This record gives sequence, C-alpha cells and structure tokens, in this order.
Amino acid sequence: MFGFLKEKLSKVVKSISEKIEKKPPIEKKIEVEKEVKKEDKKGVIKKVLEKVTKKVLEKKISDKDLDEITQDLEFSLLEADVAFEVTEKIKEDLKKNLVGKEVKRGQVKDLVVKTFKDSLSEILNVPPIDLKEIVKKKKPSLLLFLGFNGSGKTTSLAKVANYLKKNGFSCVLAAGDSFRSAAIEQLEEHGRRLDVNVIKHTYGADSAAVIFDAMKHAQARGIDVVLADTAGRPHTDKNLMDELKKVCRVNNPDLKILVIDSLVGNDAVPQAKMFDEAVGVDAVMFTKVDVNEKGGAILSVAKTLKKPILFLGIGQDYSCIKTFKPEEFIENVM
Ligand SMILES: Nc1nc2c(ncn2[C@@H]2O[C@H](COP(=O)(O)OP(=O)(O)O)[C@@H](O)[C@H]2O)c(=O)[nH]1
Ligand SMILES: [Mg+2]
Repeated sequence: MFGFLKEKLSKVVKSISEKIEKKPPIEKKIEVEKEVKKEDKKGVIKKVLEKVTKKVLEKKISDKDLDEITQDLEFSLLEADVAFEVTEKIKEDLKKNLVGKEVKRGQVKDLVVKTFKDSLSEILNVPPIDLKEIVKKKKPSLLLFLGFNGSGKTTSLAKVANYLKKNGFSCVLAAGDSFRSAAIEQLEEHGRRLDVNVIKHTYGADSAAVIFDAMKHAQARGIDVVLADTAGRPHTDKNLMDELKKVCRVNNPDLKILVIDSLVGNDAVPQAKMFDEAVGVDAVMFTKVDVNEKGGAILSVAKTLKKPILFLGIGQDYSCIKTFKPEEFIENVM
C-alpha cells in the first residue's frame, strides 16, 4: 500500500542525505580519554587513561545548503498528491532540525529519516475516535455519509453497517439519496445482503425527512445505529450543499463522515474544506486505497481538516475496510 508515496519519499530522503554527505566535512578536534599501557619501575604493565586529541569529520549544514537541496522535494511530493502546505511543513522541519547542526559523517540519512517521520507524525496527530464507543453512547446514533458523486458513500456505508453488525450493534439504513437514479435500489440490495432494514421514500423526496423517519423507526424498535446515505454532490453546488445543511439541522447527526475517493488526488483538499465549512466534518473515510498507491491526499486532508481518519476502503467487498493507524501509515511510507 502507498508504494508510490514511499518511492517518492525515499527518493527525496536519499537525495537530501547524499547532497549533505557530499559537502566537504569540517575537521574538528575533540579530547577523548584513551586507555594506554605503561610499564612502571617494577616492570609491571599497568593500564592508565590519558587524554588524547582526536580528529573527527563533521558536516555543518547551512540555511543556503538546505534551500538548494530541497528544491526538488516540492515537485516530487506533489506527484504523490502531497499538498503544498504539507511540503512546506516538511521543509520547515528539515530546516529546524538540520541547519546549524553538526552531524557526523554517515549519520545524515538517519537524521533526515527521523525528521521526516516526526513531521508526518505531527501532521497525522489528531485525537483518534472509536466508532464503537460513539455508537454505544446514544441509541439510536445517527451516522451520516457525505461526499462527492461516486466517492464511495453508499459502498462505505454498507461496509460500516457490516462492521457494526459484526460488533453486535443492530442497524437500519436510511435511503437519503433520493436524487441519483437507482440509488434507492442500490441501498436496498445492500440491505438484503446484510439483512438490515432500509427506510426509503420515493425519488425526489426530501432527504432530511427520510432520515428523520429512519430515526423514528430505530427509536421505536430499539435499534442501535442509523446509517444515512446522502446524494453525492459537487462541493461547489450551492443548492445541494444547502440541502445537506438541512439534513444536518433536522437530524443532528452524531457523526458526519466525509467519504473521499483517494483517486481525486489534489482535489481532496478543496472538497474537504467545502464540506467542512458547510456542515462540519467529524471524520474522514478514504476509499479506493487499493487502487491508488499515492497516499499523499491522506496527509493533505489530515493537515487541512485536523479530523480523524476513521477507515480506509481497500476493495469492493464488505470486509474491505481497514482502521487507519497513523503509525502504520508512517512505517509503510518511510
Ligand atoms: N476498488 C474500490 N472500489 C470502491 C471502493 N469503495 C467504493 N468503490 C466503488 O466505487 C464506485 C462508486 O461507489 P458508490 O458507493 O456507489 O459511490 P457513491 O456515489 O458515493 O455512493 C462503485 O463501483 C464501488 O464499488 C474501494 O474502497 N475500493
Ligand atoms: Mg450512492
């Protein structure tokens, strides 16, 4: 997973480390204690410590050096969908950690790798959420799936319903997408396969009302979780965004999950920003990670939204969701 991002990062680390290593080292003298053997009057050999001066070769990195060697970093990472803001942060961290530092020959790469890992870890450092704990708190809980057309909302909703069922929670699905043709049938098919009820109205119905009915149904039957589908919308479509605001106002979801297709690359950030500004995103789910090796969009969205990444979609089957773990992601790409 994320092979492309890994390739780009390792190329950048290698090029920075090599360029620093190539700089002529400064010779520095340091005092060290050395064990020497001495014979005393009786001819007995004794071990004593003496101070000796040792020469070491060090690299001192200047601001100018780093500017020169990070020029291609931006372009390389952009190819892996890493947004400008993320690259800038990585550059700043490199400066903070390397400029003026005296680094021993052969140890530059380790320091560069450590700096990269720390930067990524800081970017991904948002308080995690535990879905099971959230749905345990309120009955019924409402999970709302939102996002761009075709991002994988309906599929992800079905995967999450399957995950919750497997963890002992009862579920009902709300056909909140009454807009796209066949959207209701698609959800009903998932309902049949998962053996979960689907609450629907007709096409063209008010999405907020469908979800409201599903909540009433769940309340009456003691169901734990309502998973509500919504129509896909371009984040730039004002009417559809207003409809989404209404859905939230009427139903007050417990978790608004923004579903992002990882294949959209650099468009992930503007999408995330617009949905967050419109209704406030609580968590993000990235889909189609199985067919996208880039992975940079995850870093870009995490840095922009500072919201937890709940799951990664890694295939078309119900079981193809993976809990996102920042440490695992970093180990994967570094
Ligand atoms: N390979 C892959 N395909 C996915 C994943 N998630 C969704 N899809 C596919 O993406 C397409 C659109 O999904 P859908 O759930 O209908 O998107 P929606 O319009 O946002 O509801 C479908 O063909 C899904 O099978 C994923 O994680 N991996
Ligand atoms: Mg859909």
